Amino acid sequence: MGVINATPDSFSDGGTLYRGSRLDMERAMARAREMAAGGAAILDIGGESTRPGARPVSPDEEMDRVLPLVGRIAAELPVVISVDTSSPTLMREAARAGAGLLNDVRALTRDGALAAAADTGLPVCLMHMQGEPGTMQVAPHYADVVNEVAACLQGRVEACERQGISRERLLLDPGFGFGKSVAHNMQLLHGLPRLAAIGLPLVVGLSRKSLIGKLLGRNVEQRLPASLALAVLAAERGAAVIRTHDVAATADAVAMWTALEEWAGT
Ligand code: 9MG
Repeated sequence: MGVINATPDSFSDGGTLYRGSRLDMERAMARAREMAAGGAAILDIGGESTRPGARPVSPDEEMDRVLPLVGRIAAELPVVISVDTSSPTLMREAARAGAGLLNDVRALTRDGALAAAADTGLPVCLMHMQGEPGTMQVAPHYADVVNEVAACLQGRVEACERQGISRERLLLDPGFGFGKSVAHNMQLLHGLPRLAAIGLPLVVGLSRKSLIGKLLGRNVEQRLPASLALAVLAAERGAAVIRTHDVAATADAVAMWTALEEWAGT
């Protein structure tokens, strides 16, 4: 899953697709084509930055950023379009524009989100977050992060089922960096098989995240090697989808792990 941030302020690539204050559609399409050619099966388009301290956007502003790009990609590229949003209105409009997956960092907890997602008929990625983006990294707290994240995601799966969204439509994501300290992130990565045991496909996003900066002292531009290692470690522990800013390199890294698995199985 390649990340396309249609935002001026995301943590690692915010603004790189902007010309002045507007999204540059040709730049965004060039990024989408490059990711599809690099092996992305899914492109995740987001119009709201969820980095700590980011300015909240109105639903209209978020739609203006995301929908034109969804339409262009749907018309041109053979990929599944994921829309990264918590907004019920955008969920409905994105489905009409050609989206094939909803990715909600708030796991459909906003008013109206469960009903909107149910009505679209689309698959949904439910991500775990403790708190809200503005303050989630101030003092994240868990007694047992792996079991608490598992229980919380299970609860959201049940809420979806009550709303008529069947399990077959769901993917789960532990939400690395979303209300988690470095130790919490490490425990989650180590404990990923426990989350995979829930029996739904796991999405993992560790690409360029701040735990790499904190553990290795690398700034955002220097985080590719560690992101590749983390992608392989996540795949090895049961991740079905890797969310990444660097599609071609990540596809090669994970393909080497897959090749070894296949070789060992023959
Ligand atoms: C939008 N977004 C930012 N980081 C993410 C992650 O790790 N997973 C998912 N599903 N979405 C994310």
